[in-house]
Amino acid sequence: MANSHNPTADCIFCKIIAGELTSQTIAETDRVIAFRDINPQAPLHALIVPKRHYGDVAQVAGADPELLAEMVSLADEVASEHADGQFRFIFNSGPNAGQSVFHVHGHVLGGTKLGWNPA
Ligand code: DGP
Repeated sequence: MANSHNPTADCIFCKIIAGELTSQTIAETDRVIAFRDINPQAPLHALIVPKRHYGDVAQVAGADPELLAEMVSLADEVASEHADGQFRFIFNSGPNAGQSVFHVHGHVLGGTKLGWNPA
């Protein structure tokens, strides 16, 4: 899958990270940002996004596994601060899996008892 390590002009998450688009940021580290999803599917629905542009989760895992671990840690922190600490962490990888923004992001869902209907 195509990827660039440079912010791309047409990447909405790069624009959010650059402050060119607004978002409801709820947590941030030097390398990762968490902001609320524009179309929430649960009381807590945040996106965990590395500031460096990778296309999907396999790319970030291959290039920088520590960064992926930082994403998991921030998901845990967000779930503890904005829900009861329990959460689901989902990566859609590729259009058939539902990926629509091609800057890797994990969905943190929580704040309620979640069902299971991945289709
Ligand atoms: P995915 O379909 O897995 O690539 O998830 C993309 C998510 O990004 C989707 O749930 C909606 C969210 N989203 C898209 N555009 C924006 C935006 O401009 N701001 C915020 N906060 N979320 C967005």
